[in-house]
Amino acid sequence: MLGKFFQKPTSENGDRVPPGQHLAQGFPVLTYGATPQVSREEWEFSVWGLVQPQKWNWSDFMKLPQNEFTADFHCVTRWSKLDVKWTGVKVTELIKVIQIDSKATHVMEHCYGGYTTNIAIEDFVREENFFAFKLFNEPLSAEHGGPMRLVVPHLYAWKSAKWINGLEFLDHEELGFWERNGYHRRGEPWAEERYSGF
Ligand SMILES: Nc1nc2c(c(=O)[nH]1)N[C@H]1C(S)=C(S)[C@@H](COP(=O)(O)O)O[C@H]1N2
Ligand SMILES: [Mo]
Repeated sequence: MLGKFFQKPTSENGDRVPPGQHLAQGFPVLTYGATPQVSREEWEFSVWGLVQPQKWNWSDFMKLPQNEFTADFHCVTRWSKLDVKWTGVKVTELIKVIQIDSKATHVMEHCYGGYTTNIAIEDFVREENFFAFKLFNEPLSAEHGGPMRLVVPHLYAWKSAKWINGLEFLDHEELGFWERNGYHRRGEPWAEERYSGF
């Protein structure tokens, strides 16, 4: 039954699949609510809060250095996908061109459609995190978060905000959409930080 959609981790990749996860076939779509339809032309991205406010349109953002990425993807609903190939902009490249107040400790990720998710600044500003606009060399589809999403490979994928349009820098932790609804505030898959426990 399950075999049609999920594979058991094989011995070669078993050590890359966190506890309680199965490998998905294909790349499932997981969205709460409707899929925002945002074109590259209308897409805007802002930073605010404990940061010098700044705004980018698509062509400004495309001037940031770009890289290709291969990352594993772990959804808390228990599917994982290994070796997803993306093109995007490292979070650390954006950080170089913004001025964050030294008091900032947390970030709220904001999206078209109203989804939010919170992340501590040390989990956000990591070399392996990136803003993605291509998936397997094709423009990122709307269902997977196009035109632009965040990818945070070391945390459960609900932290990888689709249709991202802003970052709010905070000096305290606030909870995002799923975190207010019982998901763990950090969400580290190897520690199975699925639910908040309160
Ligand atoms: N804006 C927004 N981002 C989101 C979500 C969402 O509902 N809205 N779902 C999250 C969850 S739970 C997962 S598992 C991944 C799924 O990404 P995918 O649909 O590209 O597989 O996106 C995350 N980012
Ligand atoms: Mo998810």
